[in-house]
Amino acid sequence: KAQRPALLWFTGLSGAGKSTIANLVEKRLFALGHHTYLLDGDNVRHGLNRDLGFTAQDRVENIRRVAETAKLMVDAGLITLASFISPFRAERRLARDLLAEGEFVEVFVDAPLGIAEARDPKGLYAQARAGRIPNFTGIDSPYEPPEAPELHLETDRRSAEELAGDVVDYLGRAGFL
Ligand code: GGZ
Repeated sequence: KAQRPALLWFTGLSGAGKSTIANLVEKRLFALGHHTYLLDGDNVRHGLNRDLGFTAQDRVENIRRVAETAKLMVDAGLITLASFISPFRAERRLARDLLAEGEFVEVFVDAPLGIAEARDPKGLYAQARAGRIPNFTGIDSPYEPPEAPELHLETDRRSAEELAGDVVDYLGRAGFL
């Protein structure tokens, strides 16, 4: 099936819904016959980036390696999805600049901190508030929201299924599918 390779870059707070939406998008693209790969903390931070933690310096290196890996996958023709907090504008810019013009699609998965913290699916915010996880994004480490993302998804307003549909619609309109 014809496709134009791209890097879909999902950024947002822990608990905002990045992985949920990225997984749904990947499922839909697969169902449409497209070739994809999803990079996320689960498959990268336990392997390639197992030497990295959550200091600002380590997060920058995490994103640099992810972006370089994603670029190889895009070069191989895949619609590549990357789901990382990626809190710093400068590192997301670096990822964008690695790719050819138009190949990078920034998807801001936006939930207010209060909502992400209330969801707290893994209990990490509670631990961070208690001082047991230092440098936790949104608590004592910054998150810089995108200024001009290709897509802005407000996960406190619409369901993950609807938002995944929006992403696939965008890819169709933009000529990737
Ligand atoms: C933020 C942390 C931290 C700290 C562990 N700050 O919700 P999760 O659990 O499953 O996803 C978060 C994941 C963030 O890893 P990333 O590689 O996406 O981060 S970054 O792009 O900033 O490099 C969270 C868990 O790891 N986690 N400690 N201190 N999130």
